[in-house]
Amino acid sequence: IDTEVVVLGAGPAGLVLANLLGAAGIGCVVLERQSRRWVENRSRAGFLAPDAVAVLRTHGLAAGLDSRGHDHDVCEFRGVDGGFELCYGKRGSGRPHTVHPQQELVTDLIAEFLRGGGAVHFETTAEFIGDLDTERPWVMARTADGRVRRVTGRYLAGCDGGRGVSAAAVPARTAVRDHGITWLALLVQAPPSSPNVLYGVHPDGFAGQMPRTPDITRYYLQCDPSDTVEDWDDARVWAALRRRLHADRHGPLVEGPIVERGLVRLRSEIRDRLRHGRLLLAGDAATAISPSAAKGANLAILGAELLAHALSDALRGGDLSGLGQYCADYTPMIERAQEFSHWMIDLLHPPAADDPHADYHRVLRRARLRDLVVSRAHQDFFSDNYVGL
Ligand code: RFL
Repeated sequence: IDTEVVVLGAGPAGLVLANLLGAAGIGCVVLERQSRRWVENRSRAGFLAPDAVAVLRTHGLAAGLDSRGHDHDVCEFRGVDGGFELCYGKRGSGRPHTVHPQQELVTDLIAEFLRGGGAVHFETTAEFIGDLDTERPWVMARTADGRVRRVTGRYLAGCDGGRGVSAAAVPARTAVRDHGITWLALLVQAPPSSPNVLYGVHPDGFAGQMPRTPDITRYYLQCDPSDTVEDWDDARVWAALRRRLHADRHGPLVEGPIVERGLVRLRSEIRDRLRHGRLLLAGDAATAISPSAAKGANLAILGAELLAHALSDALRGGDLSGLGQYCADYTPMIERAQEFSHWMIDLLHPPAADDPHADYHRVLRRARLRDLVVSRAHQDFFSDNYVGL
């Protein structure tokens, strides 16, 4: 296969990019390791920031989101000293999230790309990439039946997540932070217990609830990093959720079958280079970010738009400066999102058991929560960062 841009990965980053390139008349193919069914059923994110929604609307990719998504603008903190609601849609720049499950967005984006004549090669794993410093970089990809195909482009877009081949091919100094925190991420077949996002701030550990659809709700439970999902049977999950979300005070949780459970290690990686020759990274391939502030999919969408502009300029206008500008524009966005995600981690989690300054950190967390109750400036800061990039 020979094309202009080879996009590795059919997640939000790769699919937004492919759609934008397709609309600009630039030839591209998408290589995706998994089956179409797998990517269309992989539930991860749900909260889309207004800037990401604007990207999708501007480029005619928001039909599903506009018909099935809904606005969300209140989060509720529940601690041992009481709880409070923060209507972030009425603070700061006054903008809501749009709730639209990532797998539905991915489904919409695949349909749109195929409708425009685009090609997605599912069950095709990029194994090696090369000649990045030449005008014809290539990908060696293996199909499900074991055949190896060489796919050549003028540029490669690395949208294959943090563990794909692209990130590994860009030599970079990477600032890594393992936060030492693991979440049990659960999908429950039941309506949300509250229309608000719930953040349970509890000495036992964090618990959260994020509405997804009228009959599917996401819950998170901080667990011991050495735990396995088998350590958490339904009874233990619901007892911990009730306790940490203070159901005795705020009312019962709407329980239902737990249809998915997985472990998420909170880990962050910030690299000082997003490009090597004709390979450019976007989304999780560009930065691993903890899900504590729901930034990953949003960064993926915004990065894809920036990259689409840069590649269009390079391929159509012959202007290569946009490629450097892409990295210069995307990096501060990544850094801001990382800073706020880390701020949220500190806000939501109790100090680690071996933290020699645990008492001190508990006081700081209490002060930070109190600021969110009493200070308009802190509410504005929170709201702008929560929905912004
Ligand atoms: P993706 O979605 O991981 O897509 C990468 C794709 O590349 C494929 N791939 C390969 N294909 C070919 N060859 C190879 N060698 C390949 N290696 C990998 C993979 O199969 C996959 O299909 O990356 P992308 O596009 O950068 O998108 C990033 C987002 O998926 C991610 O940041 C978010 O899901 C993070 N996240 C959230 N982000 C938000 O903005 N809002 C949220 O509410 C939110 N909630 C979450 C989240 C992530 C979570 N987990 C599981 C980490 C909730 C959770 C639980």
